[in-house]
Amino acid sequence: MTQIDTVAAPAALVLSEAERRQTGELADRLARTEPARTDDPRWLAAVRDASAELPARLLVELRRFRHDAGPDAVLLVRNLPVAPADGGRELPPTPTQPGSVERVAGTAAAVITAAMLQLGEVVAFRNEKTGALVQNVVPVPGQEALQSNAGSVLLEMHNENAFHPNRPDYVGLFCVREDPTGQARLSTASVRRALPLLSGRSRRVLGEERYLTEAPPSFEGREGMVPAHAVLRGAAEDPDILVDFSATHPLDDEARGAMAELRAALVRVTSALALGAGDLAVVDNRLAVHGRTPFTPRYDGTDRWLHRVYASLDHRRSRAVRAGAGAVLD
Ligand SMILES: O=C(O)CCC(=O)C(=O)O
Ligand SMILES: [Fe+2]
Repeated sequence: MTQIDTVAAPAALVLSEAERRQTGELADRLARTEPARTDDPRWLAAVRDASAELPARLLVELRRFRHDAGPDAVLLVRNLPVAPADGGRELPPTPTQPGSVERVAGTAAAVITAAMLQLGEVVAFRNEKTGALVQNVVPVPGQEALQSNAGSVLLEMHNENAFHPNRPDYVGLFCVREDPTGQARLSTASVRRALPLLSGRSRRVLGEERYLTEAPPSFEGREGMVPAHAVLRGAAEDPDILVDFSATHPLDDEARGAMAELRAALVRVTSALALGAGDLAVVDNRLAVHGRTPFTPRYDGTDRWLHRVYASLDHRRSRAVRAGAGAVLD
């Protein structure tokens, strides 16, 4: 997907200065709430309660998005705070180590966790980034060519953890430091926009169980694939999408052709967003795929830095694989 044709960017909610301040006060309070560790259930409970105090306009947008993610299946919220309001603690340099996660609850971690907790239950996977609820999306030296968020070559469009039966319903990506080169863009494309571009025959083939999907490289110790699955699922007129263009394998030539047609259609409806600090993009992982354009990391502490948090709509459904009713899925 080297050619990105941008369609109009998804609608964005831009917080006013007063709303930004309100969110910042909430986040700073949470950053001081013991034990202030993102993976501690007590902290998560405090954020869950506090999330009801987010600005009313944001709560309305999140609630609407949960009801129906719209034609783009992406919610963009801008002008959120990423650092304490008093300026007391500067943002540290962008991490460069592999598997980087955010264990200490800072302002930005509190903001994205609170927003995602208004969409669903925050979850992580034990085999991915050590099960951390707030993960860092940063370029890692030596991993440039990987099809993971540590890479910097083009990251192919994918549903998040497409292979996994408990894949998240929402992926939140919160920019805490923008790419200084301006090259990196979060690409998103919804099946709602792509569907009308597909032939009837490809729609039918994509709706059949003629595809296999592997685990992504970020998953450790995860062998095998899910059983053969359809790429377009559910209502024929408004299907969900399940595909990872670097991990989904068609089982026959016709299935391959239909997948190529789908990819071309998705490219035509792709939005490429250059996230700035304070921009939160929430992707509905049933209706949209996402990826990232290539960029050139510097590894000097100034690189692009996102926090990533997953949310799931039905916590009960995964209870059997959440030991102790925690947030981490086995
Ligand atoms: O870097 C990005 O914009 C997206 C990376 C990605 O796909 C992810 O972190 O899930
Ligand atoms: Fe992703």
